Amino acid sequence: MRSHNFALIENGPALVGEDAALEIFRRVCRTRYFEKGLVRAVKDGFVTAPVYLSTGQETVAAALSVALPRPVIFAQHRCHGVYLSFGGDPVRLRDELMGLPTGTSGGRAGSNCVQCHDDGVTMHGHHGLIGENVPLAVGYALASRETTLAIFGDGAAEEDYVLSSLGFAATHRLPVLFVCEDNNLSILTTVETRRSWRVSRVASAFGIDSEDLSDDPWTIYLKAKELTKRGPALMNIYTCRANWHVGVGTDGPVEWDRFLDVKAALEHAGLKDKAEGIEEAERHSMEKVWDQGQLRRLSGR
Ligand SMILES: Cc1ncc(C[n+]2csc(CCOP(=O)(O)OP(=O)(O)O)c2C)c(N)n1
Ligand SMILES: [Mg+2]
Repeated sequence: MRSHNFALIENGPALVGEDAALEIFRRVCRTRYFEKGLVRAVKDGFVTAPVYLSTGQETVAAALSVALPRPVIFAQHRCHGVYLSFGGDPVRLRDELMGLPTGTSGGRAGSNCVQCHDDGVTMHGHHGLIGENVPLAVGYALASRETTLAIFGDGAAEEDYVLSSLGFAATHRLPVLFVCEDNNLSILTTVETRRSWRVSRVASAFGIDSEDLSDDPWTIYLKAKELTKRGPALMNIYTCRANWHVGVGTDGPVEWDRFLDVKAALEHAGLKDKAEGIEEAERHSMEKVWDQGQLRRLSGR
């Protein structure tokens, strides 16, 4: 099911262009270091509500956000990376996770339902039924004809309303980019255990341009630009979730870590110093967001 070439494409930074490559890396770093700070904040008891981490899956939203200028976004529960990559304010996300009134939903929705209708980002919050964001995205595209991004998981791809939404978008040639973040897990159950079919092939059968891809950001960037030129499209992207389904625990070493691969690719392209500067700036900026003294003040401890 996941037989795929997981190597990054040769000369990726040159193909996407140096500026885009470094910007993708900056957004990967932003999510990686935001989540790192969040792990600590959970362990220290500053965040007590459930959290769904994007760690390990950062390249998907980072590459999409650089490729697509301002789509209307309908994301699922694992959405911190989507919000941050598309330009969401990390402080407002932190406040949401801490249950503060200054959060993205006034501190009442939490990690799995991040929404934003300002800061240059239009992102609708997830409601709780996996994949329900997909028919909402399709309906939005039908009414507006604006470029719409529907991001969902490999588990959500099995919901009947997701599959019928693909069919509807195909029939009406709606400008939706469907992105399945395929981490091979619905909570703890692998794709192979759950189904015998690929969502990319179902979408193709409906007449939607579809691709199975690795989480190589250079490929995601190039494919997203190409696919969104022609009506509905679907990208099923193989990713590797680093943390538990919910919460900050881990089950040991990950199968792969694209963050490290991207750094190596930038180094290979002669961009080591620039990449290191970007990583350092993002690490510092996210450490400020999760500064312990500030968390104590905010939580009144
Ligand atoms: C309709 C529905 N069925 C079951 C659940 C329980 N549930 C919450 S998250 C989840 C797994 C989702 O897997 P996937 O869509 O692959 O997203 P991931 O967590 O892997 O990012 C399930 C089954 C739900 N929220 N909604
Ligand atoms: Mg999954």
